[in-house]
Amino acid sequence: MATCRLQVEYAMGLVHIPKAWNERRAGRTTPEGIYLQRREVLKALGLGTLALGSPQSLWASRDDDLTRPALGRRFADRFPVPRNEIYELGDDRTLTDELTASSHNNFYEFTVAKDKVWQLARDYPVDPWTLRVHGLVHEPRTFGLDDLFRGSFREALEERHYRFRCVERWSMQVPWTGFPLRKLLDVVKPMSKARWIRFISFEDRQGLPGQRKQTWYEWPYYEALRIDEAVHDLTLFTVGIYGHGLPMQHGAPWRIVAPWKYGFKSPKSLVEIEVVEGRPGTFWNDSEPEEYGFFSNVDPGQPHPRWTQRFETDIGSGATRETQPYNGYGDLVAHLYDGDEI
Ligand SMILES: Nc1nc2c(c(=O)[nH]1)N[C@H]1C(S)=C(S)[C@@H](COP(=O)(O)O)O[C@H]1N2
Ligand SMILES: [Mo]
Repeated sequence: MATCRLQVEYAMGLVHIPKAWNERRAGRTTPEGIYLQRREVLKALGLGTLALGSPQSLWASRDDDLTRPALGRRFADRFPVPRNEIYELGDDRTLTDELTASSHNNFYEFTVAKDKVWQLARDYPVDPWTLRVHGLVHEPRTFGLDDLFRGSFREALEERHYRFRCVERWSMQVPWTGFPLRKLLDVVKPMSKARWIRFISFEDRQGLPGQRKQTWYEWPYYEALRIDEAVHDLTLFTVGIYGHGLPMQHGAPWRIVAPWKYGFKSPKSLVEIEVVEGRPGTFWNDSEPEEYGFFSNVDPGQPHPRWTQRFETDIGSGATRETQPYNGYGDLVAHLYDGDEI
């Protein structure tokens, strides 16, 4: 089975890291200029000079609130970082503008209303914050904010332009900042019997309106990846977006992004990662197994019970496109599922 082979390769340090990128990284000093300037963003939204001409206007403050990193100025000097150009969006797509991406969120801990998440989330305190990494590892550790924003983790930060596809059939393209999750697992040293990685998001029954009101869900949010998925180079331990730290609505201070899977497989605001031997349950698969498969790789051929998955709509441009298997990352990940039932 693929897991066992991968496990051995992982233990031997053979898991593939794109070589061209390592070479390129060594020679690169300047960050890519990939962000639309505020002027262009406002123009794109049809706000143009009106909003620019009145900096005290509502729109200007909405813009600042929308994109403000949850950690404020703390660690601001870590951003932006060079882009890993191995990962491209494809000719038919461009980056989604920041204001659109940051005001269209799924984060049920706050609310199910996508356009309201940022407002409810923006003042949520994330400092201090810890991430406990434990289970079948030789060196369990609890990391604080300082630990994961400095040293080798800081040096490993890169920007990646990824496609992102929600099971609800909307899609976007965003520049994430992070390092491969593999780097974190390397530090705690998984044991040879490790097979699955479990992720647990924050729990705050009083402070999080979604956890207070939606008592029928099994809080806190929990997800999982098979170890070969977790150590795949695409799986990003993410601390930033659009060249700055994550605003709360995107899952500050850190989250996972696994872009070949539906968005719910990319859990936000993690407090715990556990390495285990048996396959763990997941929030959505446990509550609605008919609607959300455990693996949930993006698949145009496998309809959701309530809608076809053949098409998706880009939240930025409004364009409708055909869904791509594995969200277009099949050449990198399809081999993980050879011979496996999904
Ligand atoms: N903790 C937690 N993580 C979560 C969710 C959530 O409700 N809670 N929603 C998921 C879903 S369904 C999607 S589509 C993405 C959305 O990420 P974004 O808001 O940063 O675009 O986050 C995923 N991670
Ligand atoms: Mo989603």
